[in-house]
Amino acid sequence: MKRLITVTALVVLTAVGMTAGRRRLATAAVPDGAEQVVRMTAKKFEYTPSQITLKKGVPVVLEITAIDRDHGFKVPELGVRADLKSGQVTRVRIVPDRTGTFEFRCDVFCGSGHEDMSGEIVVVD
Ligand SMILES: [Cu+2]
Repeated sequence: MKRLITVTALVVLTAVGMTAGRRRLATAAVPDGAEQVVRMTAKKFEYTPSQITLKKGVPVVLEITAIDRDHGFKVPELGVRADLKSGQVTRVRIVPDRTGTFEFRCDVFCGSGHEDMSGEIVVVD
């Protein structure tokens, strides 16, 4: 019985943590063995957050929700690109292999502000 209560508490805490996580920026603490997940949104004409900080060599999964229409996600210098389908969550796995600041941008034309739809990934040691 005690074990059941403990498990239930864990599930509730996890659910609360996930809800809070949506509002938090990038580098949250990661349990052992789990990949860090960074949740992002894409909409005309911005990504939120527009800057994320990652650690060199540490795998991360970006979960990007395209809110209003199809968009793209391209990080040329890190060899990453994905289509973001409207209303869906797209998982993009990145293992940054060097430090620096790398621009990401939308590469699916989405309207008059498309050219400004960008952000940056900062990779630190
Ligand atoms: Cu666009």
